[in-house]
Amino acid sequence: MRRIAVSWVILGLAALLVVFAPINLQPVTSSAERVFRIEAGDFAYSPAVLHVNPGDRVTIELASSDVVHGIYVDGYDVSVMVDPGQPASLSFIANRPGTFRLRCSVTCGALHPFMTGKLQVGSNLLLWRSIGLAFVALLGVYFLRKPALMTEP
Ligand SMILES: [Cu+2]
Repeated sequence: MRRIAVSWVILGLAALLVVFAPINLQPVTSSAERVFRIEAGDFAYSPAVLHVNPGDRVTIELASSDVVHGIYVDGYDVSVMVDPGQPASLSFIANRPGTFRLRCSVTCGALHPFMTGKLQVGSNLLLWRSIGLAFVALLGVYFLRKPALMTEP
C-alpha cells in the first residue's frame, strides 16, 4: 500500500516536471530570410503550415487561384489581400516563439471560416510536453497495475 502511494507521488512529480519545466529550446535565434509562396484557393492554403526559427524575417507571397482571398497572421497582427492573378506579399520578423493561426482575412465564401493555416515559430514545445506526459501516463499504467494482476501465475 505504501509502495503504491510512493509510486503515485513520483508519477505526479514526473508529470508536473514534464508540464512545467522551464525548457528553453530557442537557442536557434537566426535572422534568415524565409520566403513562402502560398497558393490560396478552394478555401485552403498550400502550403498551410510554415516552420521558421525565432528571429527569421518571414515573407509570404500570396497568390489566389479563384476569388479574392487574404491572409492574417494571429499574434503578429499583419495581413494582406490578394486578387486572383495579382499576387501580393507581406513581411514581418518572427520574433515571438509559438504557434500562430493563419486565417483568411476576406469573407470568400461558404467555407471561409475553415480557411486556416499554421505558423510555427521555433520548436513545438506543447507537442513535446504532450508526448512526455503520455510517456509518464504509460509508466503509471505499467507500475500501478493492480498487484493481483502481477501475482497471477
Ligand atoms: Cu479566403
